[in-house]
Amino acid sequence: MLDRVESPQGLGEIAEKLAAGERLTFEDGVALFNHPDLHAIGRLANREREKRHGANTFYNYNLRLEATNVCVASCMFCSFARLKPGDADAYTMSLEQVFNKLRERAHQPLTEVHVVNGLHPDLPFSYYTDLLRGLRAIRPGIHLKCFTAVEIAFFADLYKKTDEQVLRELIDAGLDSLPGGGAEIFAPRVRQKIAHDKCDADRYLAIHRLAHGMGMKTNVTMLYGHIETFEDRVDHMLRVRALNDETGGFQAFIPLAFHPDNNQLRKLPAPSASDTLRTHAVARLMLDNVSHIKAFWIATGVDVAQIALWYGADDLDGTVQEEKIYHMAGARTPVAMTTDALRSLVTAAGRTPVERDTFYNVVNQ
Ligand code: V47
Repeated sequence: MLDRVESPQGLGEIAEKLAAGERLTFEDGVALFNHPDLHAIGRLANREREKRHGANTFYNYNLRLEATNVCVASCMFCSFARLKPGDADAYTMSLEQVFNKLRERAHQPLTEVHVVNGLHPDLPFSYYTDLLRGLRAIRPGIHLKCFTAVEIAFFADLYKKTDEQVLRELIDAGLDSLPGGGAEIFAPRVRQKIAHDKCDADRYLAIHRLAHGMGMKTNVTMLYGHIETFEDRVDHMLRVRALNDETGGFQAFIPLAFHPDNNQLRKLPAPSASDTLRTHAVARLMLDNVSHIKAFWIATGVDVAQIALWYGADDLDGTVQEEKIYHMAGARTPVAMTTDALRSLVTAAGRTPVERDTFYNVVNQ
């Protein structure tokens, strides 16, 4: 019998296109999701990963901060948000509390702070600019990756500014890049069901386009494993690819596995490990113009993240340390990992750990 890895049935045409450096189509992407041989798809994705990065696996020394979980949006998948300031478990940190989170880590060689917040209706815009200025004053060299495109759109509407003005004022206050959160699924049928009251796909992408035009690099995510179809996932990837053809500003794509606890979609099962591996692999194969595919270990689970390093992923995110969004949705991963633990898990997976900064410059080698 033929070795299915060497001669993956039905994948011959796709394998040939990849070998010739040709782009995969929407139909190819859907076929990859439907093909029974997960390992064959992983093998193809691994070739693309190794062409770009060899065995290198990137991680960073970062700190996640979520300054408030008060949020006017009612996304069905979210377990973190609280609608009103007085609701049980609703919190909004004072700026001093946020700054203390960074001051407490003075001994850590952090290179990045990643801030994601709820859409709080009552804070002044100065809360965010002062937040950036304060973090910058405490650690002048640190990279500030803060506020999703959804937050930028919300600020523009609430404070009556253009998206560009919001970005300009945040950049002037110290913003270095945008994280990829808020992308969810771009297809309107799904987005309207799971996230009907936040910015739509066109505006999300328009804000990233603007940010790229202003010289910023950004990331982009995809929330999978809920009510979307394989076609929706491929459509999502192709919208990312199309924008990156224009701008080249996306540096990492991050598939985020849906976590069902404590939210309105809690009756759905979490995506399986094989779905997670396949989704990272298909992303690597479809997104020929995005350098990095990140297996966010908090979302995939540590064990699956290790295997994903052979299924197209070359990055794990980082130490993280204060994660709430996944842990309130039932994640059983730790909330933090030391750089030693990250290095060991990469080495144990047979890959080479490389500490990076947010722009993938090598740190400490
Ligand atoms: O936008 C919320 C997702 C995102 C759930 O840019 C959920 O480097 C699963 O975007 N189950 C925030 N996912 C996190 C994020 C991120 C993470 C790591 C790295 C980067 C980066 C960005 O978390 C949200 C949403 O898509 N999310 N609730 C849930 N129940």
